[in-house]
Amino acid sequence: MALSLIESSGHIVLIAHKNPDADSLGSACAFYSHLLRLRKKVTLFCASADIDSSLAFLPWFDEATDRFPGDADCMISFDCGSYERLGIDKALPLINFDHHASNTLFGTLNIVDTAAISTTEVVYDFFVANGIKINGKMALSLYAGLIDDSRCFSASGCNAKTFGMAHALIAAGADHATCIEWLYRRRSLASLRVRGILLKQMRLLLDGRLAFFDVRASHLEETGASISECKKVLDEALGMRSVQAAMMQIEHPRGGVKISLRTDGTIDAARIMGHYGGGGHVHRAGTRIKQGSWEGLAAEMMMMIQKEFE
Ligand SMILES: [Mn+2]
Repeated sequence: MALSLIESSGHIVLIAHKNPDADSLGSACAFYSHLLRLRKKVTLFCASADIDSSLAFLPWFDEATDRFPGDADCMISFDCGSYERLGIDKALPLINFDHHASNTLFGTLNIVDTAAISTTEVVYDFFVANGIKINGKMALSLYAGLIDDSRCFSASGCNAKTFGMAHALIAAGADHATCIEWLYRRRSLASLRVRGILLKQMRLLLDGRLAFFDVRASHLEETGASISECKKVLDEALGMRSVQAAMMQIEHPRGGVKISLRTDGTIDAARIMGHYGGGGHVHRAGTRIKQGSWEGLAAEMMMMIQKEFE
């Protein structure tokens, strides 16, 4: 089905979600190579104009555009749990590759595997099942998503299949050292500065089971850090023995608030964020509240988390 839709399309738009991560953009880049080989016209679209420069090592990074082409006849989205994540509104046939438990199956075709650790695993399985050869560029792109979504092979969902895929991708030309350097080792001064501030201000609540961070727009201005740089401390907080959930409230520079929740699996982050129009996975989920008063929101979510703990 997916193969025939691709085959019959002239111009295919590959879509990474807003503020893409290595999983979303890596999946799209792997497909970009594949479609070029099929001599298709391809556009790599992302609604965010500024893509995190830590992803610049991905092979087609410079091809990404926030302008949607007028003559497209098919779209493929990667790592988007809901249609809203695409950041567009187009009535075109859509293939939805994803692994979010909260995926709303918004595509014309939905290739969603909620057991997969990354969307790149879903794409990898698709390539293998259809006898599509994975070249070096594709292998690096897929490996980047695997590294990032598995938290460098430390997430609880890592299993024999994860390492089997890693083995196959490295054998196909993915450079492990490049991915580690770009995704893990490199730190901007801004990210180190904001980390210091946030760890110092972290509050431990609910008998030390919940770590809470309140990020104000002034923190971002003062340090120059991005929201994704702030969120890295959530994983560090979860490293404490008593902590089972880490929540961050971020005052968004463009208004409203962003909430990020990470858990050790004791409670379901996606279910809690689902109450607020968000989604994600058991271990990490988020939402953005654009309007209205959000002052009491964190307290309300904490009550919900407390109930889930009981
Ligand atoms: Mn993902």
